[in-house]
Amino acid sequence: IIYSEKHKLRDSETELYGGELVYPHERPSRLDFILRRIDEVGLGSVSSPFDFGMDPIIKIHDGEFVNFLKVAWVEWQNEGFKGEAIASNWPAKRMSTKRPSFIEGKLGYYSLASETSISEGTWEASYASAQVALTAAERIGNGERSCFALCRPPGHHATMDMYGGYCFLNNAAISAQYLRDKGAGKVAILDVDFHHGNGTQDIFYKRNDILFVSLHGDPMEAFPYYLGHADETGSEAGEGYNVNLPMPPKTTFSMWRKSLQTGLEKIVEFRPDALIVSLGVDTFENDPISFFKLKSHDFFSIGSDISQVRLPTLFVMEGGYDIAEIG
Ligand code: Q9C
Ligand code: ZN
Repeated sequence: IIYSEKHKLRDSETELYGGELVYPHERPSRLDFILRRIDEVGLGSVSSPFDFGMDPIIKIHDGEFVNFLKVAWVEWQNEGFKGEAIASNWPAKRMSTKRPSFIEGKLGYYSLASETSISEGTWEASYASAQVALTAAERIGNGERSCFALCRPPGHHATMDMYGGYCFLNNAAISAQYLRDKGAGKVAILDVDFHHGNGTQDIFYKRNDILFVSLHGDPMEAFPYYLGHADETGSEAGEGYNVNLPMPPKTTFSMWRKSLQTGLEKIVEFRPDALIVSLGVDTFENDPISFFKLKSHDFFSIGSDISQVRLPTLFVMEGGYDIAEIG
């Protein structure tokens, strides 16, 4: 288990939710509850990350986007705005793709949704989260059977040049590329978060060396709304290497498990050298922002099913917002 205290630097005060500014669902105490449970059940030893620097981040993300994340909070504050930095305008249909120079324009240019405020320490925590994932990936590359990257903020909604959905840097994607560069020929990513992993899909959509499989709430009815349909199967060399398994509201574990089986069969067929699991637990029945009906004990069965593919497995923490039950 890899963990950094620096996740606490991401403690935004505001999430735009239902027309109100609320204290964010994606909050530091999520990891306190998970760590407490890890200790209670003796899941394993908890180690601090190494610093792999910017190079593995820049292999996935646009350099100008990363520079924006580094300076956005300071630029926003320098304008004298009172609240946190929230995007409120976007280059929408038929508008220009030129990047504005003013911070308000840049926020929309580099984001895919407005719920995620940029606040003090957001960059530092996001950087540390990526280093947690990289340290865990290094363990897998060195022959460890499994490792849990206790990442926060999460990453699977972040694209090469957009933040949103509580995500800034795509930890799973950065890890997958790192494993490839360390010598893995093929890597599979299984995204079990309730939400479609639009960022991860987009990053690897044209590639056939990284298979992306996602189980999620149907985007017709759930965030991120504009990606995650079953007919998105990859393009160019990546045709056939993207698998979306959307499911309707009130999906139970017996239904969900059939999709997991379908996804695992695709992964076995792909013959990867390693598996990365984007581990969101917002499929839980009492999750406050999601609509699946998985029960607490079902998560043991998920682990058991995943273990059947017998692959070195890196678990990367993503969503899950029933804070008291998340452990
Ligand atoms: N009606 C992750 O789980 N919108 N992100 C929620 C609910 C944003 C979730 C609105 C959800 C982002 C990593
Ligand atoms: Zn989620």
